[in-house]
Amino acid sequence: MNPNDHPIALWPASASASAVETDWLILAFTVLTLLLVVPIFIGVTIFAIRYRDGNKVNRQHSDRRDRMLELGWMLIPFTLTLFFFAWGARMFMDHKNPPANATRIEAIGKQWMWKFQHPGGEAEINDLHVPTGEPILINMISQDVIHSLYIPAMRIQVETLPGRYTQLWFQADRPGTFRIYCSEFCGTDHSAMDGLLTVMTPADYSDWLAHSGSSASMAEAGKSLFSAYGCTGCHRGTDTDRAPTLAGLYGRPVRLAGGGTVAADDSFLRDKIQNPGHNPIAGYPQVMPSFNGIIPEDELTRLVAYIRQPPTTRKLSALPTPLIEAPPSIVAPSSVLAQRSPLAEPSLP
Ligand code: HEC
Ligand SMILES: [Cu+2]
Repeated sequence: MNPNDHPIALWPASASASAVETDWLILAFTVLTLLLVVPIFIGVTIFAIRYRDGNKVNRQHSDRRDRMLELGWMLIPFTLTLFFFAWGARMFMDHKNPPANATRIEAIGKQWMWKFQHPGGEAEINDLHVPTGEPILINMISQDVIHSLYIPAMRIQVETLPGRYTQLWFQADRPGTFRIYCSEFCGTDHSAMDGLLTVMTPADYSDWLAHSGSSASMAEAGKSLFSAYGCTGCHRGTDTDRAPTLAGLYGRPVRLAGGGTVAADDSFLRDKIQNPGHNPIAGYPQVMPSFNGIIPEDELTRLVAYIRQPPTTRKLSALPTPLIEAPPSIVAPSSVLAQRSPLAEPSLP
């Protein structure tokens, strides 16, 4: 499928209301800038010609003073540009505040590909399928260097950083295929780090989900990892003898051993698993081992998805560590995903 590029690709196609508004903002601000600047240049040219060296014209200062005129040409442009400041600030705040009901997709940037995973566990590489009319929140992280997820059709671009989650969101309003880029120079094959965003009607999207062959949701996969990595050995459901319970932890403030609190957000959870000694929490000896370099990035994302679930829908396994195999049977390991070419994705209508 070819992306819906504009015939003359000077102006990228747009596929969301906010993309259209961004275009208006930029267009209107360009027009305003021209309105404010062009008369000055015309004036400079006229005066340069009229008062050029040797031209016999009256060079006396005029006695006329007009305070209203002076105030006018200061205050009117100032107010006009303030209006654009307010408009831009409002859009900025919108971009920074995803709606609470957004569908959350996890993304991992690595040299040189984009990996996406849907809440139901469906994984894609350099391909992203989303429905129209639904806010989509992309929670992302980098596995190596800084990348930047850029979707021109949505007019958004946000960095992915190693070791910290960042987010962007958009709501597509028409089906189509659009380009995804990495817009941060990230090494040799940076220019090949691109992909396709396929926006589908909600019906086509559920059809796609149904045929994508995922056997476990993110949270279910995370649950299996939770026991496979032996977390259950210490975090035993609601039993808090050896380690704090993780039920209901997400989003709560956590008291630190060194005093103060920190919000248990995605980055905190990930950091805790990677460097437990970094933020020791109050009330427990710091005995949790570091899983740095042991748990790959995509599995960390699933573990966090599991811990993030609200306690009502989650049952943190209260059983002792089951001696089950690591999860390849449940989720394709990243090596398998990495070999999958984007062309080998389930074929779509
Ligand atoms: C050897 C026992 C042990 C193991 C194994 C263990 N933890 Fe922990 N964990 C702890 C203890 C003790 C704490 C609280 C003290 C601390 O680390 O600051 C803790 C804290 C945490 C916290 C922060 C809890 C809070 O209230 O802020 C998270 C999240 C967490 N562990 C997740 C995991 C995950 C995920 C695994 C498996 C990959 C795991 N733990 C494995 C003992 C363990
Ligand atoms: Cu990149």
